[in-house]
Amino acid sequence: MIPKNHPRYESLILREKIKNAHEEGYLSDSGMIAHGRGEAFDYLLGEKSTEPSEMAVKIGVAKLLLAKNPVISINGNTTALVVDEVIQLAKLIPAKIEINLFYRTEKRVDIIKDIVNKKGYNNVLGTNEDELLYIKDIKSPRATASKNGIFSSDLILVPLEDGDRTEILVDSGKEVIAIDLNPLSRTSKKANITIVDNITRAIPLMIETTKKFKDYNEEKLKDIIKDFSNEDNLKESLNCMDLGNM
Ligand code: PTJ
Repeated sequence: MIPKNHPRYESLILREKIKNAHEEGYLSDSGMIAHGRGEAFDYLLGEKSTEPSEMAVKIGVAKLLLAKNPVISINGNTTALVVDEVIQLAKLIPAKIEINLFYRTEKRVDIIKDIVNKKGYNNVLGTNEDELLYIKDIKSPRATASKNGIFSSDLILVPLEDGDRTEILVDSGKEVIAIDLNPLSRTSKKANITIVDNITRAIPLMIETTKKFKDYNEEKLKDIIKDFSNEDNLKESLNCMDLGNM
């Protein structure tokens, strides 16, 4: 039991969720390492959203609202930390939800599917029963995609991702919005839009922004997107971590 007045309460609660998800068998061993790396970058960001991340959220939401077949990809860590918020965002946009695991096992997929179903969302894609195809004919589990989801999607939101798959998706002509606390990662550099923030803050902010943008017309949404440079935004995020300013 973590006392509420502990100075690191929020961070310890997230660790607890990650640890429990690992014990329940749906978070990969590497998911724990990935979380630790994320924690380190979050520390450098002051554990708060920054101006560049808020800007990337606006661009990402405008893109999601403009997309023809947007999909939110979920893995072990995303499910452990923000499954309720992902479902809320998917319903608002509306976007599909697809399970896509780097370390794919049938058991992990089934547990994640059950968790999402128990939350009242029954259309999750990428399950063991779904028709899975290979993006760009790459016969690797990380390149599998649901026929009606990621495979035919024009825009995919990938919270907490590995660089290889982002690269495969972008190379196959799809647009990718990544959420990654590390602005130096291959995922961050390869994605079209990178939100350098913790998924626990970024997804709720995306929900609020979607509610605001929902009734904007196409022209207004396109206007929001028009001058965005992911490269510049990543540099600005890095500057927010400037240790000299701490
Ligand atoms: O569940 P699976 O099998 O799909 O596996 C998921 C992981 C995350 C293990 C897999 O995709 C992986 O190995 O990812 P990487 O290459 O370790 O990259 C994860 C990135 O997410 C790192 O750059 C971390 O800094 C970042 N990260 C970790 N926690 C968070 C985060 N970014 C945003 N919010 C977080 N909470």
